[in-house]
Amino acid sequence: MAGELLALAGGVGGAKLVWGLSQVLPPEQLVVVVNTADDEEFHGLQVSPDLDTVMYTLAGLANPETGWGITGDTTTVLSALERLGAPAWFKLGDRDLATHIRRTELLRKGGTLSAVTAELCRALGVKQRIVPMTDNRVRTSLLTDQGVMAFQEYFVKHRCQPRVRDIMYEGADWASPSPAFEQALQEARAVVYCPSNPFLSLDPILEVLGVRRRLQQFSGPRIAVSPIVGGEAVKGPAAKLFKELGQEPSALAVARRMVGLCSVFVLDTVDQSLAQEVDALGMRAVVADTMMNTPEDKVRLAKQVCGLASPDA
Ligand code: FO1
Repeated sequence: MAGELLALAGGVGGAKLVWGLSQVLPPEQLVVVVNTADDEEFHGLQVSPDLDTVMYTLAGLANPETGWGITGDTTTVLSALERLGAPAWFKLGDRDLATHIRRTELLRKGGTLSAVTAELCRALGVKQRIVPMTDNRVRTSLLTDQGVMAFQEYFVKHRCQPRVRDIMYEGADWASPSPAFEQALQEARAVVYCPSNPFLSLDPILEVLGVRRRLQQFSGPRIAVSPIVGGEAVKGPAAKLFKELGQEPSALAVARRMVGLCSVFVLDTVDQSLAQEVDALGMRAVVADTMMNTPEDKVRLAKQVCGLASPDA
């Protein structure tokens, strides 16, 4: 299969399929565009959690229990910072901190987030292109019953417990796609929406100036994998957010959000009964086992997705 596949991903859920794709495709055929609206500054350092989750996953460094952070990492520095009065609710490991120190230094020297991410990936031996959605600053914030919160404050400090009334993607209106994203939007042969949180991971990417329209007009196959299985999120607060924003969580609800953006919608076998309604939305419903618990699961789903992305599918 020639040409690039453009995968859009958030953090842990998306990284699983990205890893599967990395096992199936030659590295030069995979471009992963990652949400950066979760980025935050901690202890004066620039932290890009989703970029790092995808990068560590492809580098074989990811902590298999959490999906984020580095396996076997220690928290000596964080404990010392806490003793000095710094907030320590965001668990930054010692080795992970090295990534943020290096990123911050390279950004301060004038590098773009794209260039700095490429450098970090090169240093960690990641051959696939992992690129930020934009080199501009975009930040998710949430209007909750406890006031407006920055993304990580809501997600980690408050464990997604506050009731969400609205979600804002500050800066998205005037952010432009990163150069590699721009190029992939023009040249990729297919687009894959990884099973990432529709509100917190994929929407920020879609809200970057012009991206939604470009994906609506994209002429190749566009495959989405549902992050909602049997009415529950595989991971994270997606189902809770659907409810709080006034919708019943289901694969069908996810598919409705993808009308005009995807041509094939992959839903789990437990949601088979929804396939007809998904078809009726004007996309092809494909039923598959989407649970990615083992490396074999990830490769199997990635092969299916690549099959759907081929011109003769
Ligand atoms: N998630 C947590 O639930 N608790 C943490 O303390 C935490 C720390 C953390 C440090 C570095 C990093 O790259 C990710 C980290 N995450 C943590 C995950 C992160 O908040 C989320 O995965 C994403 O932002 C949502 O996709």
